[in-house]
Amino acid sequence: MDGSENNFANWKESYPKGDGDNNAALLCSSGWRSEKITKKNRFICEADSCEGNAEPCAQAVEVGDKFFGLIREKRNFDAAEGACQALGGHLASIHSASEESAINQYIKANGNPTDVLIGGTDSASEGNWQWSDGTPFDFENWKSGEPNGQPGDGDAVMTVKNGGSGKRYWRDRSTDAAAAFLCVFDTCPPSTLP
Ligand SMILES: [Ca+2]
Ligand SMILES: [Ca+2]
Repeated sequence: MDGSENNFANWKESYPKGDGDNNAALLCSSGWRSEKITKKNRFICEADSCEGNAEPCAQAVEVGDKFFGLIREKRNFDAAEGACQALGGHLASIHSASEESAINQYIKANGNPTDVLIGGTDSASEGNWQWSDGTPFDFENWKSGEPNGQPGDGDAVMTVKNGGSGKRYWRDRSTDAAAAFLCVFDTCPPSTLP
């Protein structure tokens, strides 16, 4: 600190965050953001951007203005949604190909489980897909022939790694089927399970 009076502020929208122990101001190209002081960023007073000089969220990946965290312990749909909510989020919703591409890179770098539950469900009304986080169902990436209403109730969406190509597509599966799952958060979650 240079001791000068702080009489100027340029906080990025939604910052500073008063929760927890965010007590450092990081100067980013888009405006200031508050972060927990860590070994990585405690000596950074100024920088041209936030990229490359801080790792504000080790347990999830930041895509756009959201954070996605993979949990590889297998849960069925309801238990997975409950686990995400316990961390302050929901099962993930996906809204664009570019968002899904970034998410898939993150999944690939974290064990790349074949099946990953996300928050799509048509349990309320067959064929009327909704996201458990309440956002609009405005993007889809179904594998050819899906959704087909099976196996089981066919009411839960999993993104499934496709054999040889390694690409991921969506399939409807039983809400009773347990799989690794992806949560979405507005802010960096306190933790995710390995
Ligand atoms: Ca269904
Ligand atoms: Ca299916």
